[in-house]
Amino acid sequence: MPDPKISPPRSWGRSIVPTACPLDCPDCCSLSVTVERGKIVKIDGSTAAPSTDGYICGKVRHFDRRVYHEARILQPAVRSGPKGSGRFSNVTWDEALDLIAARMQEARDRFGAESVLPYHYGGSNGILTNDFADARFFRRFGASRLARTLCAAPTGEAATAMYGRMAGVGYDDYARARLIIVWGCNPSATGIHLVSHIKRAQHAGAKLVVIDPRRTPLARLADLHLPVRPGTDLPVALSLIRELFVRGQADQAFLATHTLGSDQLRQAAEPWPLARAAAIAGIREQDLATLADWYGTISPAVIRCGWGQERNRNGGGATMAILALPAVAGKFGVRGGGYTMSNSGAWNIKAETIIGVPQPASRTVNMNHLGRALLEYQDPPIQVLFVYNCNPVATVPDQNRVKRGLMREDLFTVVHEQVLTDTTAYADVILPATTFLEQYDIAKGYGAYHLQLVQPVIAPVGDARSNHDVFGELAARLGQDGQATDLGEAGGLMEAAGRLPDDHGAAVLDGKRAIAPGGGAPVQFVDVHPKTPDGKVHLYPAAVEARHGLYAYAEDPATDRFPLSLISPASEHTVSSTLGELRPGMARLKMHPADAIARVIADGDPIKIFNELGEVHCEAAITGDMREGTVSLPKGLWAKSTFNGATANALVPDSLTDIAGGACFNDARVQVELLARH
Ligand SMILES: Nc1nc2c(c(=O)[nH]1)N[C@H]1C(S)=C(S)[C@@H](COP(=O)(O)OP(=O)(O)OC[C@H]3O[C@@H](n4cnc5c(=O)[nH]c(N)nc54)[C@H](O)[C@@H]3O)O[C@H]1N2
Ligand SMILES: Nc1nc2c(c(=O)[nH]1)N[C@H]1C(S)=C(S)[C@@H](COP(=O)(O)OP(=O)(O)OC[C@H]3O[C@@H](n4cnc5c(=O)[nH]c(N)nc54)[C@H](O)[C@@H]3O)O[C@H]1N2
Ligand SMILES: [Mo]
Repeated sequence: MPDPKISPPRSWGRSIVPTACPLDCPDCCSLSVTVERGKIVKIDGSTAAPSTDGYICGKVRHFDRRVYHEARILQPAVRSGPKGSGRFSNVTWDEALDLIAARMQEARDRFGAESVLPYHYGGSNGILTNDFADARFFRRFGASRLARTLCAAPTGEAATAMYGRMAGVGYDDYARARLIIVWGCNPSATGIHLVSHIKRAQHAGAKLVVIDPRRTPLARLADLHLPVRPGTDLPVALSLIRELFVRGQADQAFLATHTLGSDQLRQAAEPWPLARAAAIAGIREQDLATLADWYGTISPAVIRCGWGQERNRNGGGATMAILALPAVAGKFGVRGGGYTMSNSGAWNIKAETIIGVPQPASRTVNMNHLGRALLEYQDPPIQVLFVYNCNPVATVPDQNRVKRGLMREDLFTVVHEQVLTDTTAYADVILPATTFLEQYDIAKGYGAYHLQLVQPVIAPVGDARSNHDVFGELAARLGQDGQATDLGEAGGLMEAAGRLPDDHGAAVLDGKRAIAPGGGAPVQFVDVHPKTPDGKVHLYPAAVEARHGLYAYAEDPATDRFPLSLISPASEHTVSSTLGELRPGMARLKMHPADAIARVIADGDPIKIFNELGEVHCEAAITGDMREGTVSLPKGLWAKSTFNGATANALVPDSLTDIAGGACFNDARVQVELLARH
């Protein structure tokens, strides 16, 4: 293992520092950051990772606004007012860490170690910032385990059961496809580097199909847009599978050689003729038939499957049916054919190898049930909640229940954060966290195929510390031996790199990008194969526990009182809720003109969106981009972006997806009315 080619943070003069973005996004961009006199003056994309191609999103281009924002947390602080009041007094790191260690020890003595719950998800998504020193610390402590289900739980389980998380078609190879289906995905906001390849394919004559309740930017460019009702992708995909079999376009040779369960899948698809699926999805049968024609006859065909379709009661089954399509139609084996979903499995990185400390047999808490866990769980009750890499008040279902839980007087809440958020307002102790521009990490996207070194380009702002440092300090205070953090963050980097498979670690430390199989452009079933135990595609994976049966459709729960479906997709302004502090103006609910007219609502009117869980007061935006009956608020809003401080998650039930206990963000039913003007 070579020495890492890393230099200490620059404090003087002007330098251009190469690094990478580890935020929760498929693209994992390579960056070039200009620093003058120790301050960031410019953040740009570089070509170090070819997929970045020298350009990046506006969010990260302006990330210095967060780094130096007035909301940036500069020092540890303890609560000095009532819970939720947001009043704090500064303390030293030693005081804060001693207090946390004492409260954790006390909770363990009185209630058992499971009364401590770590709570983390999508902050910096690198190998050092998530599931490394933190996981070791909480495992050794014996804390409750967190089922990290906020995102990608159903899609992850579907991909694992069916294909063992086989690597997907690389972005570049989209230009080779003759048919591209973008399903539940909006790369124009959520992974911008795919878009140019899709456009290249279109210029070369490829057809583009978008399946999304909204008319997204790509839907505008598409040859066919199927504006499905949220939650109806399962029947739509099954009807396409049925049609392939009925028309004799199923690839029987491929099915026989490479798959198991095709007969059962065919049976599951049998009840779904195109007409019935189209009626349920609220789309024209003719359009669905056109898609069936194209998918049955055009190759190479690739499906870009996103996450929009997973966030509802049928999300797991829908994803399975979508992923089954290329196997049934025999679309693999050619460049530009197959599917892409998450590529995070491409490197064969095993979390358990990186962590290296066994998981205790403690109870598991589903993170989508945070409110219930705080309010209802006994044996033991949760006494200490430790939040990092996460802003649950903004991002977790059933916001009002979460807030009630966080208000519990006997709960001790620690929040390790970069800026004051809606969640820090409920903390008992706030710890200042470094941003990715102030720390080491190994960045791993889930679309583009690179592992990259993240390095500090400036010294930590204020007294901010990295996750790695904080958990090392706490481990020492709680008498944990063997927490390999003595060498500090750079030592952690070396160690994590050493635990990566193949020679990825050496490549990353050497400043070279470690690339996944197939040179980063794998052809499925040529360069990469299913990583299921038997190497087959499992089209009917009976081991998957499905709430209402595998591939079984659960009806729309809309009622007369709450007839509208609310979705809350990603926006180009934030990454989940990260950068919400910079969002200008009031949030707007997008709604179709017919839904607005029926409620006598005009564009820009103040409105109330409500159901039995809560209400959100904001403005209306009337647009033909929505389908009738479906309304949309942005994901990741902060309280300041609505009139009443509630956001979409105040309306999102904490019900779980059909498989894997995922979140049902796009399965809320609401009513909308004009808000009396103040
Ligand atoms: N700018 C930006 N980029 C991001 C993020 C962000 O917040 N902002 N988030 C990152 C994260 S954490 C993730 S997981 C990815 C997500 O990446 P995407 O999956 O692309 O994002 P989403 O917005 O969740 O969903 C995509 C689309 O699904 C549609 N949709 C909603 N419900 C349904 C449905 O039932 N069926 C179908 N077919 N479509 C539906 C939405 O209208 C939306 O256009 O993006 C990552 N990149
Ligand atoms: N309504 C609705 N809600 C959603 C979704 C939706 O579609 N609709 N999508 C969901 C999805 S896809 C996801 S992935 C989740 C994400 O939800 P979260 O996990 O809450 O992700 P973020 O909102 O990005 O918040 C991450 C926080 O971590 C902090 N952070 C970043 N880096 C570090 C670090 O190194 N150390 C520490 N201590 N903190 C750090 C950031 O400042 C930020 O406040 O949101 C979900 N919420
Ligand atoms: Mo996500």
